[in-house]
This record gives sequence, C-alpha cells and structure tokens, in this order.
Amino acid sequence: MPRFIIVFLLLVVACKPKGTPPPTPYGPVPTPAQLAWHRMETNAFIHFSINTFTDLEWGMGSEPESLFNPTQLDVKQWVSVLKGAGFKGIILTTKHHDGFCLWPSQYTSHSLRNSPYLGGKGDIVKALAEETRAAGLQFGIYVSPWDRNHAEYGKPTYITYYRNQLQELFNSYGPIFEMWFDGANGGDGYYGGANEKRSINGATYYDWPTTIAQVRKMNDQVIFFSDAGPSVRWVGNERGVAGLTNWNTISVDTLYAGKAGIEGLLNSGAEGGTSWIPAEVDVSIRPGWFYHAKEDSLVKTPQQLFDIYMSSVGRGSTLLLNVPPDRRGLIHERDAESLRQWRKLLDETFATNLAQFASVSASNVRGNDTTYRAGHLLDNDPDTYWAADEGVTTDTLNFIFNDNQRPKYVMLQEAIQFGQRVKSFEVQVLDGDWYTVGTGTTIGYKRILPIEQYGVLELRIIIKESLAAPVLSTVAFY
Ligand code: FUL
Repeated sequence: MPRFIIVFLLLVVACKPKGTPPPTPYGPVPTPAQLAWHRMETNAFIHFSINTFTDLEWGMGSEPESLFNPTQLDVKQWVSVLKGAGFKGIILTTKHHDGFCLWPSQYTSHSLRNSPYLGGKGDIVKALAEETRAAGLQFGIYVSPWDRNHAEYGKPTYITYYRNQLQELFNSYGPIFEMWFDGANGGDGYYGGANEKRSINGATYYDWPTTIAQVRKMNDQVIFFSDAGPSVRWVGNERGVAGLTNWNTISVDTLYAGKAGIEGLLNSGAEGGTSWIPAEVDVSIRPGWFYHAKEDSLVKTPQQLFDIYMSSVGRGSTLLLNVPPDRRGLIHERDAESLRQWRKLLDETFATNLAQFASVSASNVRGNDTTYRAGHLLDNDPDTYWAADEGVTTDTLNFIFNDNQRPKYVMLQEAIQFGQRVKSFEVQVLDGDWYTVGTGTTIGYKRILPIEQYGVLELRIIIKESLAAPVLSTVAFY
C-alpha cells in the first residue's frame, strides 16, 4: 500500500470523534465493597447465645457457662435453610451484650470453652464461618461493644480487650464481609461481680476511628455497620421499614452509634449528605431477636416477610433478616417453613419480567451516543445503563409492549456507581389518555413500586426531578 494512503488512514483513525465520556459522578459514590454489598440484597442474621437458654433478650453477664448446651446443633441445617431462602450472607452474634463468646477466646473464660457443649471443645464461629463459605455465602460478625460480663467495662482497659477480640475474630475466621457495631450501650450489668450501673459516653468511650483503622488493616474490604456507618447505617427501626424516601447519603459529622433522636434521619438519609452510607434494614422473623419457645406461634408469615422485602429491598436498602436457632441448635421448623414459602412467593411474583415484551425510548440520551441508549434498561446487565445529557434533569422513558400487559410492579435501578440522583418520578399508562398509576421519590440501588393495575400497551416513566442527569441501569415490570 502506498505510504500516503497509510498516513491518510492513520489520520482518519486519529481524528474519528471519540465516544461521549461517561457521566461525572454526582456527590458521594459507593466504594467497590459497598457496591458489592448493595448487590447482595438480602442477608440473614443469627442471634444465638446463652440467652437462648435463659429465655432472655439481654443477659446480665452473670449467666453460668454451664447453661449453654445445644444438643443437636447443626450449622449445615442453618446454612441450608438460609441459602434456600436466597440469602447471600450470614451474620452471627459472636458476642451479645452479656459477653458470652461463641468462640474459645483466649481473652476470657466466659465462652463455650467452659460449657458442656462438645465438652468445651466447640467453636461455633469457626463451624459457621466454614459452612457459610463452603455454601458460597459470605460470613459476617456481630460483636457487642457493650459487655455486661467484663469487669473492666467502662474503663480504657476494656477497649483493649474488645480490640484483642476483634483481632482474634478477624485473624481466625476471616474473610468477614460485614461487622456489626451495636448502638445499645451502658447500663446495669454483672461486670465481673460489681453488679452495678455503668454509663459511658457513646461519642468518645470506644474511640471508633482507632478500632476501625485496626480492623481495616486486617481486612480493608469489610463493611462496618453502626448508626453512623462508616459503611452502612441503621435504618432507625426494627420493624423492617426503610424510608419511602431513602437517600444513601448522610452527613456523619455529629452522628455516633447509639445517639438518641436520630431515627428519622437514619430512616430516610439526607439529600446532599456528604458520605455514602446506605441503610440496612435489620428485623427479626420473630418478635424477639433470640429464640423463645413462647414465640413459636408468632413467626412472621410469608406474606409479612414479603411486605418487609418490599419495604426494605424494594426501597433501596439491604434486608438483614434475623432467624434465631432454638435450644436444640436448629432453625425451628416453623421459621424454616415460613422462609420456604416466602421464597416461593418472591419467585412467583418476580418470575416474569414483562419488559422482555417491551421496547423503550428516552426523551434524551447522553451525547446521542448508543453507549447510553435506553435499550440498556432492558438488557438484564447491571453494568450497562441509560444516561441523559449533563444538566438534563427531567426525562421521559417510553415503553411500548408488543401485546396488552398488566404489570403490578415497576422495578427501577439507578447506576449508583455515579451517585444517587433521582428525587421524584411518576409512572403513567396510556388508556385513551395518560393516567398516573404510581409515584415515587428516590430510587437508589433498587425501587420496587406497586402500581395500579391496568391492561396496557404503552407506559411511561417520567423523571420529574433529579439532582443531576439521571443514570439508570434497569427498569423491569412484573
Ligand atoms: C439491638 C440489640 O440490643 C438487640 O438485642 C439486637 O442485637 C439488635 C440487632 O440490636 O441494638
């Protein structure tokens, strides 16, 4: 080929306009570990300890280790029930407020080492961590900062004890995907025999920044839960209900775990908050967190669990559902059955995505570039997305079905790696005229909106307000 042709071709390639660059992230965005956590959607919580044998929710710390004696404990059963229900991770109460440890900690005698369980040779943290990972699920731990057994609680030496235990747990049982710092703190306790009330200053006593830095040295991917994050926040109630408006952002400057009066803020987050700290919805399948035989008839029904799924995952949060094993050391038949039927209900409800029968167009596409086309909303790929032009904050997405369809739910997802943006939207169907069948505020990782059911050929989603140009990865109809 003559040289001038080669030079010409090279010039053509060099001058070809490059595609439109991806959207600029707006505000705080999730870390890769937080993004992975969002995608887990549902995790299981396990409250199991000496309280299981005393019928208490909060042990005083004086309970003799001899009481801890599950006779048929089977972590394989736990994991198989929980995996069958679709959970992606399991978080275990390794130590609750009473201080009893489910692993043979070298820093205290108040553990299963001094119980009859397996002749003191058991290690439930190890057994569950291994079984969980063998099943392809992730393992997390709850380690209560408040310790009603420890003689030094309230003094700086207790903080050293607590940190030593975290070292033990992270080094022996990792990788740990999530670590739970409970906000309940201080009060009456056994405290090594002192039997008194001890109050601490929740804002300063634990010196969390140092503890967190120490844990991050052992595992820089771990998700820290507490009222104030730093990775995920409490949702402000234990009923399973995230805010209808649910920002993943919040400003933590004056927040700390256990601070009173912040439930509303935690429930809905803060528009324009300075950190990405999404809400986690923790709720129990029974009235209590620990197993009590008297609550066997009060296990939440599949429909109640479905409603909780809708008010947690369906509002952009992650669900952490507690399923407490009984005194045998097994998940009770009633809980297992309820979970099975719940899973069935979810699978049936979300079996057929009617979007497969639809085509979509958008009123605006970023740079008119096919990289950001509306078709990505329907391609089942969480990594592709539709985006509007910078500065365009109201848009209409138009869906045309190939045949009459009757969707009951609209599911939307923002591509949150670019930040959370949408502030209000509306769903309309065409039936001669356009009718509004549902309205919503924030979307975030996922929003499942129940809509008024109509037989429709054409439906549109109007994004009425957005903090920046909307970027959505998925729209689905069920
Ligand atoms: C609370 C604790 O006091 C409860 O016992 C339970 O562990 C719940 C998940 O967190 O703050």
